[in-house]
Amino acid sequence: MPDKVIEKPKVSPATKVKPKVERPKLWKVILLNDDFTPREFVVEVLKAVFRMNRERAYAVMMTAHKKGACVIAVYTRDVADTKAKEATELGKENGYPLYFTTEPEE
Ligand code: TYC
Repeated sequence: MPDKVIEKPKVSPATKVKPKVERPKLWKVILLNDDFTPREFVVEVLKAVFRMNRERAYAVMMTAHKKGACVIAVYTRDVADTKAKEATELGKENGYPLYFTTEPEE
């Protein structure tokens, strides 16, 4: 009788865990038109807060002016909220009703 049977350790196959890497949902920052904020002020805010060049800022401002609103950019929720708040605050500090809002992307 064999004194010790050395068994091969049974290694059950590890359950395969498929790493589910989900992209964080992105949020749109939307610029709303109003009748009071000067166009040039809107352009300056877009340049400062959203790092746009003058051409892009002007085009975005004009789209909001003509259509009522314009999607500016998409960010993670935190960044979108912070930028929208910061930009809206700049208007407020200067006595303008300029307003930026955010909404999730589909
Ligand atoms: N409509 C404003 C005006 O005529 C300019 C403006 C454009 C204001 C876009 C807000 O999101 C805006 N002075």
